[in-house]
Amino acid sequence: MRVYLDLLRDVLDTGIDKADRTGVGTRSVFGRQIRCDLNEGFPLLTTKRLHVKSIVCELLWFLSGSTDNGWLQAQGVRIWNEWANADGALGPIYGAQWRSWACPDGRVIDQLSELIETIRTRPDSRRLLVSAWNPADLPDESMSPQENVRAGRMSLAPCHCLFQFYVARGRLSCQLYQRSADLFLGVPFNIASYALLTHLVAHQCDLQVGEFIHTFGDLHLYRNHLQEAIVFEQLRREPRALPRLRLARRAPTLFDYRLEDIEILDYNPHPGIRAPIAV
Ligand code: DHF
Ligand code: TMP
Repeated sequence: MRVYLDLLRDVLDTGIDKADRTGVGTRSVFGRQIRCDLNEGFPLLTTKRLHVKSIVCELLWFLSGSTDNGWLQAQGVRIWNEWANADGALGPIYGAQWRSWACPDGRVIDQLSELIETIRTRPDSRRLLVSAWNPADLPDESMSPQENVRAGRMSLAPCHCLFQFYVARGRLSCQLYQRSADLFLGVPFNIASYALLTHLVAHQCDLQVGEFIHTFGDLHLYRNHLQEAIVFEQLRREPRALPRLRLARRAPTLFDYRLEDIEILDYNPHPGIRAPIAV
């Protein structure tokens, strides 16, 4: 994952200081892209330990169509706590848009089921897209996550907002557009999550995996991460061999994978690095 360390250096060296919604402040660049060949190993950061269970549970939760933080908490996953209401509601975030996009005429679109069907029947299609960016459901940026949820809106606007698949020579590639990216905390999760999603979709469509391409809009490091014990500690570390992914079984559908079906093998990272998250 040298590409990740290169991104850190790029933002540190060329970023400009910019204010943001959270009030923390960032160093930011606009428009970057990295590529990972998924055949070279599973792209999980090795220069700090990532909590793999949080990443896998979050993706399975999106795939289930749930937007209830209680489901994650029951698995011991706390990554969405700051954005949820007291009852666990997060508003119509990713799971809702992926699985049950509400149309003005009352129809409900399951974008992921349609995606799988299209990859199987028309793999050359140039319309293999899923969008979480539903302008009708966006939060009001001047309100808190909880106030937005109370008003029926998303608690947080989709960060990983649009993705597209591509099939060639029996291999499935995925490109993600991430409009806003917290390089130290969010991005390592996002890379692993979409790499896993690409593996699962490929598995369901009898394809091999190709590349994951990650395109960034506002790519930033929060100011409180620009510390010797945080970003600079990570930059001093030498990347190690990537782990491997093993899927224990082929689930009947994309929506039937369970935590136990997903195994990460040979993950030997440097120790974790704690950092505060901007809410
Ligand atoms: N807000 C901000 N400012 N940055 C984010 O990355 C972010 N991500 C969200 C929601 N809001 C966000 C959802 N994804 C963590 C990682 C991803 C994530 C939310 C939180 C996180 O806190 N990671 C820590 C601890 C992981 C754990 O305990 O499971 C880490 O060190 O990786
Ligand atoms: P914003 O909505 O004002 O852009 O704030 C969202 C912050 O959360 C921003 O720092 C990006 C970060 N983020 C990620 O990096 N990855 C994610 O998956 C999510 C949900 C958020």
